[in-house]
Amino acid sequence: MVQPHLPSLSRVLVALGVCGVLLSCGGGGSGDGDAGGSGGSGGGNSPGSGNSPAFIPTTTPVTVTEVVAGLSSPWGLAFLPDGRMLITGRLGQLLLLSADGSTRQTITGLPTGLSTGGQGGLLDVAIDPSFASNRRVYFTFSEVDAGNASINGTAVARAELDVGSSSLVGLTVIYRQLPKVASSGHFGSRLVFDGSGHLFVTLGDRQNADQAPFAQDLSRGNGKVARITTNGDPAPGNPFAVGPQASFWSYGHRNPQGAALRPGTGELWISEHGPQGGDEINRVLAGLNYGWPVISHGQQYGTTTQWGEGTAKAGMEQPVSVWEKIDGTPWVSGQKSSTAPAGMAFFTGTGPAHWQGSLFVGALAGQALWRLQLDGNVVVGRERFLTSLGERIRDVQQGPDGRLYLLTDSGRLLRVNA
Ligand SMILES: [Ca+2]
Repeated sequence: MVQPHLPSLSRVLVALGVCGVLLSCGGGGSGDGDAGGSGGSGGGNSPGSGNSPAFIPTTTPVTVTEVVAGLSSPWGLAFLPDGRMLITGRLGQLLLLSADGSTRQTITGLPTGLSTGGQGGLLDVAIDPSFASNRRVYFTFSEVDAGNASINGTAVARAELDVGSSSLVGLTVIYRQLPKVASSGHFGSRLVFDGSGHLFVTLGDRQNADQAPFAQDLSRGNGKVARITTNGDPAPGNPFAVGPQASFWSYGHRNPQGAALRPGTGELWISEHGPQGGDEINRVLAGLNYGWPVISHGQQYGTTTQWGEGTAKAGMEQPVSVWEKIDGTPWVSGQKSSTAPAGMAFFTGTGPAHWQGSLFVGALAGQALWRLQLDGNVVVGRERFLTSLGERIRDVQQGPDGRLYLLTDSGRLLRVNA
């Protein structure tokens, strides 16, 4: 239903071969940023004309400064109020770094039973809004089932950070995605505090063909956004009153690997890996169905066949933005591809005035930092940065200094200068 076309200026610049300025040419492909895959395509409509927005010509020089290198499979980044940072390593490592990255402590007392195969392991980290007084930190991880080592699921743990002993104290698993599944993929796992002290947790569909349909099943944890208290109970005000679904906020998600609370509105926005060419940004409202796997803007892998029933269906929400190709260029025909969006942050910091309020999203397969320009709740344009780095960008956070920080799969923490 979305027939993309570039604005005329973009067409001209592309025709002139102005790559790397307007959009980085070339592309690469890969299905899910994590699992590998093949790439496809996606589209850009004219500004404001739907969920596949136009490119914005890049006019702001952006460079990065390497703060830390040599991290092992970093996945999640959270800032303490004093500027220090916690960084998770997927294979089971938690580091506390000084604000300038020059010193690091290895923190012990991590959750046990990590399932580190495939995309699993120690994943996101979040700091309690009252951390200064309660020292609480929260983690997501893929947890092996206690009675059956072949199945696992996303879990949330809470602990107190004791900096003096470099350890987590009183670690408690407060929430589990159920049922656990024999899969090593699609854990979701981003953690975001809402404005009232409750936690959003993104839960993936668990990837297997026999699991994805359960994203539509409110009795199961596949493909949901949960909203829980810091004790792991369903949060007050959730849309579904009773049963397993009492913890759920929304459903019909595939693999949301990015999430951020939008300043001003307090609403949750997420990034989601779609299938080939169906990567999405969603504004996630209570009780709504985001369509997976019934609808998608993507294709069956390795084919040009539309995924599912189509791109839209009554009762199912449309994403606010879609990538149909890895580099964000318009899809016309053939196979689409995936940029594989991951961690993301709304910008309220120190930088160009037109960045204020923009959504920045890291891309894995797409190896870029995307800026999404918003007008109200509409994504009116997209801009792509840092393609020359060749880095899969896993997480994006704004630091207390007002700068954006990026975690890369190669093990670097980068500060964005603009
Ligand atoms: Ca969707």
